[in-house]
Amino acid sequence: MSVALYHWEPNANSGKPMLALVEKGVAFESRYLDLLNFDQHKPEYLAVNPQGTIPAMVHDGRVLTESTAMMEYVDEAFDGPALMPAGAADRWRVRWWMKFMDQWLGPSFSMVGWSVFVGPSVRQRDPEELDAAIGRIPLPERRVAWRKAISGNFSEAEMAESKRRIALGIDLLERALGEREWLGSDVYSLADINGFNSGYALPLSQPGLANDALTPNIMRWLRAIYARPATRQTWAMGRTQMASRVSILESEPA
Ligand SMILES: N[C@@H](CCC(=O)N[C@@H](CS)C(=O)NCC(=O)O)C(=O)O
Repeated sequence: MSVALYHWEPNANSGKPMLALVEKGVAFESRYLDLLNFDQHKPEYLAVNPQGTIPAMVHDGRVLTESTAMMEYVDEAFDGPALMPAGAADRWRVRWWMKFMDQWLGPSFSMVGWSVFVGPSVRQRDPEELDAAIGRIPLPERRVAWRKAISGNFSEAEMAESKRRIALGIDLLERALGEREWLGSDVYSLADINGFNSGYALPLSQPGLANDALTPNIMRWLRAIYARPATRQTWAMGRTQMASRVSILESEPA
């Protein structure tokens, strides 16, 4: 049996299959791609995933993409602790949260992340080199995202909409986590892995909205996930300042 995972930082999309594999105890070969160096658009990776997006997993020769679908595959294909609850209603809630994160809230976190981290990390490079790198991106929508991140040209309306969604999303998370221990059910599940990957740095990135006084349930949940050995192991694979933000969760509750 062989599993290779092409990933960037344990964050947003890459962190989902990374954490699911580690939680299941599946040994895998880590193939780190430096997103800021455009490794994901190099021919050797495009031969694996022609879309040029990360992550991708190769299990016994089968290529899998789409981080949330990959997590479900990991949960079903390998032994180890179940990452989906047993009951139909709980499974529905887990999937509801994953869809909400992937389609509605995650893209807003991502827009903010690209504007404050990805864009500033690369924009001082040679403009011609950057232009050539963008020209090699297969998906037109990713070319647009890169251009906006580099030029800092996210419109006011786009940023305002992202801020609105983040505030609303934090409120929904806080309320859901006030009703049960974990996001989708009373057991740790893929919904928690999904939510943690987008939200682990909330107390740093949104200190006025996510903190011990205003959102004690979110803070309890983030700290509980970070305390898991699998999460520690996964975040130790991070190489940039982005992943190291997780250390905010080592702080004691205020
Ligand atoms: N829906 C895909 C999205 C994958 C995706 O867009 N990943 C980002 C990183 S979080 C990426 O590869 N960006 C590279 C680029 O745009 O060049 C998934 O969940 O796997």
